[in-house]
Amino acid sequence: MSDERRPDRERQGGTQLQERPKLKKPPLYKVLLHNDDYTTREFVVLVLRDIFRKSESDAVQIMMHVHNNGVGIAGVYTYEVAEAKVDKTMNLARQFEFPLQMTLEAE
Ligand code: TYC
Repeated sequence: MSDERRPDRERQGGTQLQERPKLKKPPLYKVLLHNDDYTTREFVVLVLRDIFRKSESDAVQIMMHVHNNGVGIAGVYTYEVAEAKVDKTMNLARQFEFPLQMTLEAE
């Protein structure tokens, strides 16, 4: 069959066979959790479970990593999602009067 008569998706010059559609990946941001001496371990684990959707054992591991090393990664997200999770966490920490700090870092 000549190229002219082929359905669009089979044409040699068509985008479907020759090239991938150009979907740009959005930039990603690490949400960093910082250690302090006043926020309870239980609160950090609760936040990691409820807001960052970690399992109990992952949450405990991340919390202990931050406790021992000063900083750790709560998760990696697009800017909007990262901001929303930080906002939720900071609001909750303020309610409980914990000085918990989080920052974003471009990947
Ligand atoms: N260092 C805190 C304590 O011993 C626990 C803690 C862990 C606090 C992680 C903040 O991001 C944090 N109670």
